[in-house]
Amino acid sequence: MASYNGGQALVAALHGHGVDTVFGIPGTHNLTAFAALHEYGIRTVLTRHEQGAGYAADGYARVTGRPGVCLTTSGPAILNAAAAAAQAWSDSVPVLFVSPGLPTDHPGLGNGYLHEVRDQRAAMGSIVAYSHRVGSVAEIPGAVAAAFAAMTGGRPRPVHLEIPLDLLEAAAPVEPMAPVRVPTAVAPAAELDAAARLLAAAERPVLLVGGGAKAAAGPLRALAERLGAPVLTTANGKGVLDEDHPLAVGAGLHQPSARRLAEDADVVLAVGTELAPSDLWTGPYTLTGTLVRIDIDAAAITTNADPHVRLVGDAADTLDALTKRLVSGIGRSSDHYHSQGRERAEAARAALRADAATEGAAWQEILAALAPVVDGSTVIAGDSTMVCYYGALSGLAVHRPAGFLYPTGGGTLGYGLPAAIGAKVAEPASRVIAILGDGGIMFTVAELAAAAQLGLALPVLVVDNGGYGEIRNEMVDRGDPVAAVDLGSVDFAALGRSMGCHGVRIDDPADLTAAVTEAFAADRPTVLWLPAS
Ligand SMILES: Cc1ncc(C[n+]2csc(CCOP(=O)(O)OP(=O)(O)O)c2C)c(N)n1
Ligand SMILES: [Mg+2]
Repeated sequence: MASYNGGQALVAALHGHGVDTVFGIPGTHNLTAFAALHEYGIRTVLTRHEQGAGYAADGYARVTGRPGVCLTTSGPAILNAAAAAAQAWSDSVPVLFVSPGLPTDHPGLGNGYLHEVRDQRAAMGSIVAYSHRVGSVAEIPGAVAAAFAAMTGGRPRPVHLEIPLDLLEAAAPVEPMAPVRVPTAVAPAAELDAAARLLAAAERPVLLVGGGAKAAAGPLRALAERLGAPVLTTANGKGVLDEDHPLAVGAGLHQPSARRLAEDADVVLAVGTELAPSDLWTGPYTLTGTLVRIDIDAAAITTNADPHVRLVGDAADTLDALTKRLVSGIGRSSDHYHSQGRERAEAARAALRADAATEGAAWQEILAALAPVVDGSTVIAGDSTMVCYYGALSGLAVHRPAGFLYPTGGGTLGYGLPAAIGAKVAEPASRVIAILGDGGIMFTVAELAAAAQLGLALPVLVVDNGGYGEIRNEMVDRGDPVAAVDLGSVDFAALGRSMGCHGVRIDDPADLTAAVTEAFAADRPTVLWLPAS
């Protein structure tokens, strides 16, 4: 058996699980791991803050469909990544967070050890699916295999592994462990039959599609086409069906038109969505029809609404199984569905676009200028800013799964830029655009330097309205004093240039089409600053 130190054992196990990229920052306690990354030829993406590393790993995971990895040092470093861990948890994104912990023989009661945190494992364990502290070097391959099994089997959630810092240095015999092959689950036949009968008999079916369907784009389209069912998506499901598809209504379950469509349907099939308040905004739908849900997570299939038929299983396989049943004779000819479905979808899309134009009136020129540069590869990485949730979510069509990276559940500021970096690292040939507010970008603005160092051709739009616009509006609406929301003016173009990016001031949003096109071909990121007028 080969002898490895803990850092090597960790990296060998990551390598064995197909990890080719790790986001993180080195420190005194994790040096053997960074040395091993170099040894194994795993790409190390150095961010400027651990929160950025966590969001980048999240963006990487969303785009590739494989777990992202974030490696930090102990104490404040892993706690810096905690907001990203919470964000990944709330949006069901598989990210492995790895950090050193106090030495194995440390009493853990506070004696001033460097980076000491009273209970780091408990802190992370309260945020992610689970946090595990390994007890020996020999255990590391098994701990990594278990973490990957947890992240890839069932509902994806982040995991934290803590390796006592003395174990990262200590050498011991280590037996590699092959990745666990995770079987996919399909709902039982009787339930599939029941769902297929309901769908076949439906006159006005609607599909509600969430992030849980991201890996099921083909089967989703096939079922939608078979049924002639209009497809509405959440933020995380945006693009699972190309938004140019005749049955695609668009994204934004909160839109009044989306609500009407769902509430008027006689059968609603919800796929991989929590039907979450963070997508619906104004309370649960009052469905008049029958609800069928597909969810990989048995514990989540009744969340926010208990469906008439509960299909617990993998989205792709379950959708396939439904389509097979419909094709093999349950229900009417597909032509009948097709013509009606397209008309319903067309009407619903027009209504949703009208809603989007009203809600996003202030950002229409920006979105119109961006539309021509969005192609089949494009990923929009958005932040929790009005131009994204009142604007791009419903008002800018994307054409691929994971085409819209957005912090739906966590609603965290500072997500967009590092998530864009993770996506661009994952897919260098794809067009990735970051869209941020002047408030949000400052939470992780240091990552402009990381993106510049990586030479990423990344347009970074900063839509500046002089502060925390959403919060300012809320204060005004409530009649509260307007305070603590105005941010002094920053020249974001100059800021970008100072960090090694191009920086361009955009006074007319119409200029964005050319500016973004140029940014896609540049040798570095381009900050496109739309100043407050
Ligand atoms: C980490 C974090 N801190 C605070 C908030 C609360 N918050 C929500 S929106 C917002 C304002 C964001 O400003 P900006 O990014 O400029 O977008 P705008 O609202 O102006 O469009 C704030 C402070 C948050 N969502 N996340
Ligand atoms: Mg703002």
